[in-house]
Amino acid sequence: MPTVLTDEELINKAFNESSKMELELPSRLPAIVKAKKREHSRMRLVEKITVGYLESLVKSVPNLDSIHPFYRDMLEILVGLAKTKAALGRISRTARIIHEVNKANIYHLRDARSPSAAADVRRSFFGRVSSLIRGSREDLTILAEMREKMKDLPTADPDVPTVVLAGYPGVGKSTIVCQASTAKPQTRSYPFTTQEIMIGHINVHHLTIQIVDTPGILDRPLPERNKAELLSISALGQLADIIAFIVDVSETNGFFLNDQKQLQEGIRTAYPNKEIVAFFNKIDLASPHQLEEAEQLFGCCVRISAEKGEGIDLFIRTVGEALRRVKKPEMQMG
Ligand SMILES: Nc1nc2c(ncn2[C@@H]2O[C@H](COP(=O)(O)OP(=O)(O)OP(=O)(O)O)[C@@H](O)[C@H]2O)c(=O)[nH]1
Ligand SMILES: [Mg+2]
Repeated sequence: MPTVLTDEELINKAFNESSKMELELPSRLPAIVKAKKREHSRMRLVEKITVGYLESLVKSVPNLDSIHPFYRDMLEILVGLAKTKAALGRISRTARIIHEVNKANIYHLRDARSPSAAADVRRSFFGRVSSLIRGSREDLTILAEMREKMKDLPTADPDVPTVVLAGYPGVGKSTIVCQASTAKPQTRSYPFTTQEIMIGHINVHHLTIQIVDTPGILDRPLPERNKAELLSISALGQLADIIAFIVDVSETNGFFLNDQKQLQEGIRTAYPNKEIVAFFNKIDLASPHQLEEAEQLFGCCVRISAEKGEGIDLFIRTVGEALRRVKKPEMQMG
């Protein structure tokens, strides 16, 4: 998608180019004929620039009904699908109206009896074009906003086997992604660090898998969730072949093991068809009692100290095996 011009930028671009336009006309022509030819060309140029720009802008947006559901969900959360579609529709309509107004004014130009009357027709056309484009100000802003937000989204390949990390904020998801893959997400010692979705790649036995880091999601009803949380939920649903549920066994992220178990159950209910594999992180900080409690709740899980890089190999192998199980036919083909 090209940069989106503001209404003023588009108006200035069209009018500047039309005022710079030089038309070679034989000097023997009568003044009124020359004036009409000149105004005709200027009006055509303004039409060409504005209509051309608006139409190509609309065309540059992929068909919203056929994009990957992950991106459709993202667009819905970040901008709003209906809002974007309506803006695109109105911009197309504005382009058509400018085209019609141009035709009508070129017709009026024939009746002009003096160079100044010809200039009046052109001025009236320019006035209409300005106000039509100013009327698209909000719609252009919507598209500019959409372009900004969508351009930073990660490129997800729906055909590559994908593990999505889930868990409360601060359990160490980004640290794990950082250790295991090519992605370099931000990590901080306070929760809610990851506001966006980050995608890295790992090679397991000649097989590339995608690993998706998500903002921590809280065990709350949907309407109370913020945008970052909704993004995680969308990613989980659209991208995940399996979900790696990360448990902070040391509870230093501020969430008790019981709460973490409840979140896992919430995810299981939301995605009954996804395989969820739990992993114990922050083993270095966990007490024997915490480990025992965690095993009672989650069963026996791979243990990781992500910060030290311990257990990452086993994490990768376990994820690879789980993906092989759920995506067996496709992975054998690859
Ligand atoms: N001691 C110890 N600290 C860890 C371990 N794993 C992660 N941490 C620390 O825990 C903090 C949070 O880790 P992050 O990886 O940012 O957690 P996150 O789950 O991505 O958090 P959000 O993005 O907020 O959801 C950071 O300060 C990490 O350095 C670990 O195994 N041991
Ligand atoms: Mg994170």
